[in-house]
Amino acid sequence: MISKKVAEILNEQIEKEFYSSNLYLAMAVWADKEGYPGISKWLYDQAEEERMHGFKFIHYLLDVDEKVTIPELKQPPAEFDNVKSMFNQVLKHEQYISDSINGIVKVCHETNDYRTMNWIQYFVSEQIEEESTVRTILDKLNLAGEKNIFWFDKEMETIRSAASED
Ligand code: OFO
Repeated sequence: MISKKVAEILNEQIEKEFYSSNLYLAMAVWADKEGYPGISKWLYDQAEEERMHGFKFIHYLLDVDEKVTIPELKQPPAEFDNVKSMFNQVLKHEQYISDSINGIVKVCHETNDYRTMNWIQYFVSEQIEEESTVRTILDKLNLAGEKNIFWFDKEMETIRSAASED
């Protein structure tokens, strides 16, 4: 058993991971429709990765004999202004998720939950990696500029999503 507070915050994180998945899926669909196969592939993979994260939280809660609530999800946006503002949105979202994971670590500290603190380290590292990848994407996008978006889309095929590394 883990504390009620930790079980609650882990259940809240399930919603955030599945929303992340749906958000990236919506972005992938938009990019696919706009004719960017490299960008959409990366986003489809990322959507899978976030879904897998949601499952990790579910399985951990079950492993420690806690209740799992499958959340209702709000609808993600369907339209994005352009590729750059979309990736800025990805970075902002990942920073929000990093804060959320740090919040879990804090609650683990407060409740002396060393098991969950140990388990959540995977996500602490994962967020460093994901934020760094999105910053690399934004750097490349800035180098390319709007005029070279075709080159950037091809370049996206060389940036592996976390999902394709597992
Ligand atoms: Fe952004 O990866 Fe899930 O937590």
